[in-house]
This record gives sequence, structure tokens and C-alpha cells, in this order.
Amino acid sequence: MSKKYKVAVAGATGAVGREMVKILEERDFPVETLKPLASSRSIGRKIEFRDQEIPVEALDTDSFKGFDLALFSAGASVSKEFAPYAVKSGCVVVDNSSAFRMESHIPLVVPEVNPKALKSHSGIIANPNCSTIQMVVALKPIYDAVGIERIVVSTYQAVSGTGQKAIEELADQTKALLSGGEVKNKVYPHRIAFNCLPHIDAFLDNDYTKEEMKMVNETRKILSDDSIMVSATTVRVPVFYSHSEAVWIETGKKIIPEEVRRLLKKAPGVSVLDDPSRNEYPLATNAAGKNDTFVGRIREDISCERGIVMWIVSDNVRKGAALNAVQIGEALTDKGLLKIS
Ligand code: NAP
Ligand code: 12T
Repeated sequence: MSKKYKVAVAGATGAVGREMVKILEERDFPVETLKPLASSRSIGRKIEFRDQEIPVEALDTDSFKGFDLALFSAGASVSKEFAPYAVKSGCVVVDNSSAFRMESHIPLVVPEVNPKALKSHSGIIANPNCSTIQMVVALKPIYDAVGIERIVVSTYQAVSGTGQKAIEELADQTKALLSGGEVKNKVYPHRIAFNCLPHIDAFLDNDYTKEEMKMVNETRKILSDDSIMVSATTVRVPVFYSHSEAVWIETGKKIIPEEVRRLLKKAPGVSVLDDPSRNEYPLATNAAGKNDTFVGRIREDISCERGIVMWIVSDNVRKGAALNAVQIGEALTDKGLLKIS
């Protein structure tokens, strides 16, 4: 008889949590029981899973008793407070927040890139930041082939990365601007409709933002290479789903674009869309709802001997968050690292 697991989703009513439930169903993850958890504000709501309508429960310290796997996506403070209780209850936690990512004893995992890191887990596994995940999925085959010494990246990030309220803010502002209504901003410090904000997460003392430094530190941790130099500018754009990234790399040994395309065409989780003669390149609108990371505009940097430039696009709510978390769950079951209570 095949094993089935009791799975709790903390933050099940949010943009990422709802996608987690959808992906567990889509990929036929062996779920025996699903428990959707959110704040007490969500009591009375129901989550659809398979042919059931499951009532949402308020997250508390007892929520995980008897459960095997807990997917957390309710923000870093909720993870810090409740993930330890889930672990004490015998759950393995896959945490989508920034709470534990840089703790040295906690694996930070993208299954296509560093699945071996899972082996050392002691209850919590961190899901990387959305912008980092899609970048390392595309860069890993190049890193393995010729090495990467430096990365300079600019992101074009969708509002869904911030959550449900930001999705509504972009829709409301766009409607208001096109119909002469009043534009209000609550989620972002400035209007996001018809605008670009060079500001994601809080500013730090070094004048970078936290989101930018996540790309630096998480990339090094996932590739286990602190010698890689990374500089990021993260920008919020008026797009609902999928982050796009202009990524420049300096490789260790020279590599030509044709070889990069060949490597990426056989890479897991990557699709190459790179035919400028047919106006073919990755687009946020086409990546939304898909699982792959799409790469195009692959070209030699005319200003640098070992430079390669490319355009990387992926659905931030799927591969950037919910899908990667479920894939970690799948990798745990495949490796026998998830025990049934
Ligand atoms: P969202 O749409 O705002 O949803 C937040 C979810 O958390 C809701 O289910 C909410 O429940 C729940 N929640 C909030 N406060 C809670 C509390 N005190 N107790 C229990 N549940 C609580 O946000 P989202 O986009 O889904 O993102 C959620 C989190 O995931 C973010 O804060 C971020 O840390 C992380 N995230 C990570 C990535 C990534 O890069 N991998 C991408 C996006 C998000 P109610 O509906 O009851 O309020
Ligand atoms: N501030 O998981 O606003 O660290 O797009 C992900 C997305 C934090 C995170 C965003 C954020 C994270 C955002």
C-alpha cells in the first residue's frame, strides 16, 4: 500500500497558500488529510480540495498534532512563532517565508539545484525567495559547466509576490486611473499602476533593499559558493503574475550562447524560448500558470570577454513559492525523509 500523509497548510487563504492546495491536488501528492490553517479572521471560510470543501481552522500551537508535513506561507513572524510547534508535533515544515533561510543548520532548497541539502534537515526546510529560485534554476547548468564569478541582475517583479491585497491594489488603481476615479495606495508607498518602483522589502544600511540582499545571500547558500559576487536591483512593476529578470553573468571559462542554449534545453524545469527572428522570448503573460522557468535573449556581452546576458521569467507564485514547496515535499517522500506519524 502506498504511503499517504497528513498535510497542514498555514496561510491557506493567501495568494501562495491557495496555490499550494491547488498544486498538491494537481500533482496528486499523496495526501491523506488536508488541514487549511489561517488567522481567526478566516473562520467560516472553506478551501476546496479534490471533491471536498474543507473548513479553514485558526492556526494555533496545537494545530499540527498528528500531522506529517506542514507547508507554511503566512509571513515570517507567523513562521517564527508556530513552526517550532509543528516540529515538536512531529511535522516536517517547508517554510516559504524569509524567517529561517539564512540559518546555517536549515537547508535552503530548490529541488532541481541542491536536492542533497535536504538530507541534513532537522525539521525545517526553507523555500528560497521567488526571485532567487528562478535565477538559480536557470544558472545552475552554466555554473556546473564553466563556473560563475559574478552576477548582476535587475528584476521586474509582479505584485502577486506581495500577496492578495497588492493584487487588488493594482487592479483598483488601474480601474480608477482609466475612469477618472481617485487613486489610493495602501500596500506600496507609491502608486504601482502605470509605474515602476525600485523598492521591494525594506531598505538596509548599505542602501540595498532586503529583497536585493536575499538574492545575494540565498544564491551563494544554494550554490554553496560564497565566492560568487552578486549585485541586484529589484523593481516592482504593474504585472499581476510572473517575475522577469535581466541577468548578466561573468563565467569562469568562456562559453558561447549556443552552448548555453544547449545546456538549458536539457536542464530540468527550464524551457528555452529564444528565437528573436520570430519575436520569441519569455513573457510574464505566457509564464503565468506554468511550472517551468523560461529563458531567452541569450547573448554574448559585447562589453566583456566572459559575459553572457539573458532574460529569465517564471510564475512567482508557482515555481517562486507554492510549486517549489510542494516539490520539496515530493523530494522528501522520494528520499524517505518524511515519516508518517
Ligand atoms: P497573502 O495573500 O497576504 O496571505 C497571507 C496568508 O497568511 C493568509 O492565509 C492569512 O490568513 C495568513 N495569516 C496572516 N497572518 C496570520 C496569523 N497571524 N495567523 C495565521 N495566519 C495568518 O500573502 P501571500 O502572498 O500568500 O504570502 C504569504 C507569505 O509567504 C509572505 O508573507 C512571504 O513571507 C511568503 N512568500 C514567499 C515568497 C517567496 O519568495 N518564496 C513569495 C511570496 C510570498 P487570513 O486570510 O486569515 O488573513
Ligand atoms: N517582500 O519571501 O514583496 O522573502 O514580493 C517574497 C516576496 C518578501 C520573501 C514581495 C517579499 C518575500 C516579497
